[in-house]
Amino acid sequence: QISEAEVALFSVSSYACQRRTTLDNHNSNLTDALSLLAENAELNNEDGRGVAFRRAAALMKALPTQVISMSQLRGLPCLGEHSLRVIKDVLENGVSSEVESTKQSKRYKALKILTGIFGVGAKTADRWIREGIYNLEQLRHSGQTLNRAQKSGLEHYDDLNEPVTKAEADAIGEIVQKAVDSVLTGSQVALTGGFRRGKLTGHDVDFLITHPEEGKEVGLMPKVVAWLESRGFLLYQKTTRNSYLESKDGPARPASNMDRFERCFSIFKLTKGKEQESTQPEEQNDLKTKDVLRPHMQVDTDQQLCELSKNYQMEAASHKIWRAVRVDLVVSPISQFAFAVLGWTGSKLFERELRRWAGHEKNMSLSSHALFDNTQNKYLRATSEEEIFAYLGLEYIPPSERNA
Ligand code: DCP
Ligand code: MG
Repeated sequence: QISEAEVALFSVSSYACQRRTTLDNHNSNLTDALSLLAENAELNNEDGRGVAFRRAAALMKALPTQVISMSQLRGLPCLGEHSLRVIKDVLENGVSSEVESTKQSKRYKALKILTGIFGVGAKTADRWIREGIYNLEQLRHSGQTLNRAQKSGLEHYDDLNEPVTKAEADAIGEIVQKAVDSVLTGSQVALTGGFRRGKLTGHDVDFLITHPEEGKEVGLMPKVVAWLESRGFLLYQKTTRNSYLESKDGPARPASNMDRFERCFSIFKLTKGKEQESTQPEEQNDLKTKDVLRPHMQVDTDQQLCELSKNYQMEAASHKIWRAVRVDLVVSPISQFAFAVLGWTGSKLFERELRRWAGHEKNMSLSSHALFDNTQNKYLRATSEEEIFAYLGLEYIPPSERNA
């Protein structure tokens, strides 16, 4: 038994962007529970609850040691009544009953499966569930009309739900760099998202593309996409114009700049292993039956046949020389590059907290494009992330410590 006096107390800043959050998590039992409840809230379009649980989870992630007693949490910010109840449950019983019942619930399971399809969000999944669709099999037989993204998502479901490794991210990075070099010399590619924060896996790979000469990046995205497409690297792509002007999260900028910031949601066809070097991924992919069915094999019963067919499927899957990977490409003019890098490095909560800090504590508006000072009524230019943190009056937090 540990007495109250011996228990470590923590002092933690209330905004996640004031804290250093590495991938080292001493309280994963607690953060897993809170993150699951956050996810469940988000899947049910309860954004307020979602953020509350995310903030609580992020706070627990930032603690330097494992929490063993509720008394250690006294005075800590970001912990609401509900989160505290969940933490207490985990500390006392090893698990949270609310988390366990959520995991078991038919609705949560269905929401997870359906939103696991690229192109399907919480609203679509909810509509399908109300129509009695709980899994992929039921969806396939439902006669629902799927859009192009969803069709692609369903087709590559298993690949896209398999975490992307850093090695795969780097292999894709080389391809993107090659594409960018070929269409406009001097262009630069930066790996952003979770991999820039040092994560070893991710759900996708995020890249930011720019050119050191302002304006040269105009029209770059369609060229890069065409290069990748002509070489068979893309299973799916949709390029959207930047919606910056319409968005409420930042100051408006001149309409003439509007076409300068584009995003491409894509599904890459990544060749596995040695073949990665090849620029022609279209090559051979048929597995011959003879590779699996050897001549001495005898099939006597249905069960054996079934077994054999299962083995064949597994062999076929392991022989597949490519896999589908979600890749996001963003093009930014160099004048906005620092803001874009900061905005696309994440984590999502870290970004949200940066913007909240800027607005509530500094009377500034931060977006992935710019920082506007509402007091001075002017934009603050920056060429590095360090400068942006300085404008915001925050200590610089490197990417590896933004894992809130
Ligand atoms: N981002 C954003 N606005 C969006 C989408 C993303 O500002 N509409 C930012 C915050 C994210 C980063 O871009 O941290 C990358 O988005 P991801 O969803 O890919 O998040 P991560 O890369 O952090 O996670 P994962 O490792 O699962 O890919
Ligand atoms: Mg990512």
